[in-house]
Amino acid sequence: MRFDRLWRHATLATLAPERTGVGLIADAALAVTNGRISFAGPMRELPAAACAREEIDLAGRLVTPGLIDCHTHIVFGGERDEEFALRLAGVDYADIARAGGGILATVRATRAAADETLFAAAAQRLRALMAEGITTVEIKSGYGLDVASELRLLRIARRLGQRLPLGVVTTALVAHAVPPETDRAAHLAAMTGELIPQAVAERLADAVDGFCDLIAFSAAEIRAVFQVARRHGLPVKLHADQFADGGGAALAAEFDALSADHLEWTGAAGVAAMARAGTVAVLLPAAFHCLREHNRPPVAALRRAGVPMALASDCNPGSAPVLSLLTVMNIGAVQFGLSAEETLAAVTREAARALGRLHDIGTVEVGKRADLAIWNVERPVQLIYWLGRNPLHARVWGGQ
Ligand code: DI6
Ligand code: FE
Repeated sequence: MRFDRLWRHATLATLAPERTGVGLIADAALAVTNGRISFAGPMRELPAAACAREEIDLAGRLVTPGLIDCHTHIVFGGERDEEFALRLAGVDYADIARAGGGILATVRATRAAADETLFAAAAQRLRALMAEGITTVEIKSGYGLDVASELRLLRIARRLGQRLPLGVVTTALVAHAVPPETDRAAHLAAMTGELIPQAVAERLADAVDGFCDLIAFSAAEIRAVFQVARRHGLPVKLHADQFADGGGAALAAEFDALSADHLEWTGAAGVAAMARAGTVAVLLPAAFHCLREHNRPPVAALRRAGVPMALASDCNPGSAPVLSLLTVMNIGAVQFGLSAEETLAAVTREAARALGRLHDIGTVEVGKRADLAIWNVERPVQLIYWLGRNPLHARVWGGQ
């Protein structure tokens, strides 16, 4: 039996769904052939004749699926540090948004930036994520807010996926904010009537997203957006219940959303609806931290109801200026009460599920893409125990 690459003596966290916890296998072997996992199991089950072009002894190092950041707004122009300073001085995020700052400040800077500037800045941020073992990232548009600008951001996101050794899943964030040059109804009409069909025609969007909240769009407005997405065969996801329980989680579930994200204010009805629909809860602890929120997502209720929980960076220049998923994992565990095992599953298997990609990535199982992170630690909890320590030893993307 000849593989392309063979790792021996790994501590393997497979995250395979039928195994308990993170599916730990001590003294494991792992092999890839043509970029896919072709063996994953105990060393003693490796055929004696197994060999490979490249053989590596991992001396007990932990191997996990490559990490997945399933919610980012990583393509944007400008910075919002002045707004951050205002918030430190006690000004409210929502008040900044209502005064024309917030998302609209980033929209102005993004529209003014050249393609190459946006591409280079996003690529640099993605490299920071990759340095922590991220092998797939979701990228949303949403800082263009007119049809041409939104398409431009989606094209840049696609190009990032073509140029960097990284999986990129794109999302058209079609209901993010109302741009200054138009009104709500006209804006939503353009986003649903023009942006969605054009994004579909150019295959630029893997999903459709919206921002359902007091400072953004109502459940009725989002429902109309989701109906158009459904007609075009695009799965949906939703920024839901971040600042109030506006029924966002239940609305997402009603449309069989891949995920409902944030959920700080989601109540029992939202949790039950998500459980029924199989919608993933994507928790965003960096936004919670940076906005000094107090209400925590209902983690215990989500767990009881069997709702899968993912964690993501929400990387954006306003509410979550963060380029470290390991830091996000620590905050998620400490502030939201996830166990070490849940935290690792949240950025691997459950993040893959939230992207509709669990058939291909997110666990270490034979047949899946060989996207792996190899760590200089022995136990999963050591990934999140220290803040600011990056124990990545090697990152493998498609077997390379
Ligand atoms: N995601 C978003 O789209 C908004 N909040 C969030 O978590 C706005 C981000 C921003 O302030 O630019
Ligand atoms: Fe977001």
